[in-house]
Amino acid sequence: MMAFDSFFGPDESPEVLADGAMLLRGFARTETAQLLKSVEEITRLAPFREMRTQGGLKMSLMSTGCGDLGWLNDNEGAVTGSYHIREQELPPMPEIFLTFAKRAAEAAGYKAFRPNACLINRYFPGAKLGLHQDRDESDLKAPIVSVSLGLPVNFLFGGVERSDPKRRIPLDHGDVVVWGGASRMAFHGVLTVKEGSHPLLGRQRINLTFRKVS
Ligand code: MD3
Ligand code: FE
Repeated sequence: MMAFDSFFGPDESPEVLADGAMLLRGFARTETAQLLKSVEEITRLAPFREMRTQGGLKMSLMSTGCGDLGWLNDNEGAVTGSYHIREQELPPMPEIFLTFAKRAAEAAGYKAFRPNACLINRYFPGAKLGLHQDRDESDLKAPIVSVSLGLPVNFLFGGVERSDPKRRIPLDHGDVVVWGGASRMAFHGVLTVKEGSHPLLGRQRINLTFRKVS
């Protein structure tokens, strides 16, 4: 029964990480190939680009996205990160992204989630993302849906104060996390991706974050 289920979908019920934050292990497992096909189409039109922090430091991950709004990057000025959202020409959000994000949000208890942007981060081994808050999306009532693809990583999840205690959450290919409510402004980061090779993605981890930014 359990082994059979694992072919078709998540094999565990949602895990509450904190108030408003739900971990849906394997929720995307049966759809990763389709999601990645869309990622390929998007990155053909909008290739991954280097990102810089607000302080101007080059980040170790690379980003692109789709939907109404994108993130400022160094081609456009000084500042970036997920801190400065601004309009730029990006491919439209594919229908399967929309329906997937809506289903994931619903499974976590958030009704009628309709994201209008998806940030796509790519990490090669050695890349990481320092502790930060996502505070720029204008609709802070909407959750953020995050999908991990490719190499596994340890995710760092803290509280609303930078100094709050942090948990390490291992995230694997196909895992989905929905961040909303009281967890929406929690500090979080991604520890260094370790060397490895994934059957579908090789030496990389890709993270999709579906957001409602306006
Ligand atoms: C927790 N990306 O792009 S999404 C980001 O793996 C970002 O690339 C990570 O953090 C990545 O900003 C993981 C996880 C995430 C996103 C938003 C959150 C966790 C969150 C908002 C509140 C609390
Ligand atoms: Fe973030």
